[in-house]
Amino acid sequence: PSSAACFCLQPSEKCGVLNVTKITENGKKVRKNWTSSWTVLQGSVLLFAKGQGGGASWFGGGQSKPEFTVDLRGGSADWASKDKSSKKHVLEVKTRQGTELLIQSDNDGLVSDWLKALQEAINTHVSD
Ligand code: I3S
Repeated sequence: PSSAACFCLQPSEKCGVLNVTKITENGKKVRKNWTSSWTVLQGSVLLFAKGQGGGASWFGGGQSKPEFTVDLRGGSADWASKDKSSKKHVLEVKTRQGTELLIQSDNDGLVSDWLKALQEAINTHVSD
């Protein structure tokens, strides 16, 4: 099947709803705009779609493009320092292109799982 909903059935890939904001774009600080996004990790690429409750229907419908994507190759993912946000369980993702994102959920276990998956993706694709 070609539907993107199938991504999540691949054991190597991960998807779910997270709160996301950019904080830097191409090395330049941008204003935070926390948005609930359907998030998919596919290989070294992280895709975001606006709006909760999208899930399989959003992808399966195939009518929307991802809101934005970042390539994790050469980037990093780690817990964000406290000064980055007042929220709990926040990850900071940096790309080689100078984009920085914060990723957050109130579910700390879920965020820990994402951190593991992101770091694994970065390490797996380090020599691409
Ligand atoms: O890093 P900041 O400036 O404390 O981030 C907060 C602000 O961006 C705020 O928006 P406005 O300044 O545009 O009103 C957001 O609503 C907050 O969520 C931001 O802080 P947290 O700590 O939630 O990341």
